[in-house]
Amino acid sequence: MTFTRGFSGRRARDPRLPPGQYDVGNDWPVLTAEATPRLSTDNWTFTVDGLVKEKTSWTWAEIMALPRSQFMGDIHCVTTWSKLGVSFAGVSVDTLLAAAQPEPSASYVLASSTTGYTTNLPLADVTNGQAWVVWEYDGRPLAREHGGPARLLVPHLYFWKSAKWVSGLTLMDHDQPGFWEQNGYHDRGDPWKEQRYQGD
Ligand SMILES: Nc1nc2c(c(=O)[nH]1)N[C@H]1C(S)=C(S)[C@@H](COP(=O)(O)O)O[C@H]1N2
Ligand SMILES: [Mo]
Repeated sequence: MTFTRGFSGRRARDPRLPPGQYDVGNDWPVLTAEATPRLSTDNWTFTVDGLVKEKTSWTWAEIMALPRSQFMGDIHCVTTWSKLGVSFAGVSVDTLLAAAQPEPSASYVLASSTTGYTTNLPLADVTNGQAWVVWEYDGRPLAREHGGPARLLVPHLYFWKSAKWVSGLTLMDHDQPGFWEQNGYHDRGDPWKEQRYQGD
């Protein structure tokens, strides 16, 4: 038996894949801890409150009228799947925070969903073009099972931080663990550092 060094059948690992992750290709797994809600955009609101100068809420029409912002890149679930080269559109969290004006003491956020799901994030992880409220995937309305009408998108952290059916962000001066974080998952969840569980 012979084999050739250098040009083997083994493909190089895609450099976009963080350690311990695999590429799901065209699939998009649904991971939901609660029942999928059926939300109408007629009475939908999104609120930024907590340590802000101007508690601010947007209706669906109001948030859609904000400057549109797009993300193109990769998402990584802690269960080890990654989806590469996805595109989402919505509004940058920076735009929402500019209206609400965080107090200097604000250093964390708790994102909430209409379902009661929560997840915590350092404020520094949702500012400077790193986080969005999105309602479009690949140019189409975001499907209900993926968080439609709108979800949070924080693609540089594990995907559990991207709360589906997001209803608001509460700014706080301390880190308050959310749903998965209370159940042993990491408070920050950087996939490049494999911050999967508390203590990683
Ligand atoms: N409201 C809510 N948001 C959620 C979840 C959830 O169970 N409920 N699961 C999280 C997890 S663990 C992941 S991996 C992604 C899954 O999003 P998807 O179902 O669109 O793939 O949503 C995150 N946001
Ligand atoms: Mo996940």
